[in-house]
Amino acid sequence: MRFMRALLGAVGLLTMLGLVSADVSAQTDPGLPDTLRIDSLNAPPGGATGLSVFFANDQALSGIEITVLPSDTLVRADSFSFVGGRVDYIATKGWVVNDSTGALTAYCLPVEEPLVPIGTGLLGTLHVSYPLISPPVEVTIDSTTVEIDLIVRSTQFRDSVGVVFTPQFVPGYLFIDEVFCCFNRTGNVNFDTGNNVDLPDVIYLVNALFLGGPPPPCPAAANVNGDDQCAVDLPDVIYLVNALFLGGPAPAACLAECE
Ligand SMILES: [Ca+2]
Ligand SMILES: [Ca+2]
Repeated sequence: MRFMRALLGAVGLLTMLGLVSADVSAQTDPGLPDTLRIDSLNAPPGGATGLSVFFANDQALSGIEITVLPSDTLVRADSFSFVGGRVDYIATKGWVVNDSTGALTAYCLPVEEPLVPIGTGLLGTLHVSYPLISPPVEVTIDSTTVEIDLIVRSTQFRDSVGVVFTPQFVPGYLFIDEVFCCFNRTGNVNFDTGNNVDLPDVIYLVNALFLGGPPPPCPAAANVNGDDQCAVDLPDVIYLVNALFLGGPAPAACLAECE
C-alpha cells in the first residue's frame, strides 16, 4: 500500500511537473464544492502585492495544481508561497513560471504525508508585480492551460486514487487605481506596506482616537467594521480587537465610498 502510494505519488509528481502529458480530457468534478478561488484586491498604480488563493475540497486530495495568467502582460506573476496554507505540511510542492507565456503553475503533492484532508482554507499567496500603470486598470487573474512542447499545465485536483478532475475556479481581480488606499480588506490602520492586520493596528487606532496620536493614513482602512458612514471610532476598535483576539468576524472589505 505504501509502495502504491509512493508510485502514484511519483506518477503524479511527473504529471504535476509537466514531465508527462497531463490527462487533457480530465473529468469535470461532479461533487461540488471543490473550488479554487483567487482573492481580489485594490492596488496602487505600481508595485507588488500578494493575492491569497483559497481552496475547498469535499474529498481528500492527492495533488493540487493551479495555473494562472494575469490578463494584462504588464502584471507579472512572480512567485507563489505556501506559507500559512493548508498544504504547507507537504514536502513536495513548488511553483514554476512559464517564460514564454508568463503563466505561473503552483503544485503540491503528498507522497509520504497524509492526503490533503477535506476542508476549506488557504492554499497560498500568489505574488505579482507591475510597473507604474496609468490607472484605472482592472486585471483578471484567471486559470489557464498552457502547452509548451507537449507539456500541459493547467488547474486540477487529484482525488485519493489519483483521478484528475477540474475544480470550480473563481478568478481574482486586481483593481489598480490611485484613488484606493485600502487594499483588499480594512484593518491595516497603521498602513504598513505588508498590509498586515495585527496588534500594532489596534495600538495605532487607540492612540489616534483617544491619546492624541496621528490620524490613520488611510481612513478607509481604519473603518474596520465597514459602516457605510465611514466613521472611524470606538466601534472599530472593538471590532478589530474581536477579529484579532476573540474569534470575531474578519475586518470588513474596503468600501470605495470611504476612500
Ligand atoms: Ca498594519
Ligand atoms: Ca467604522
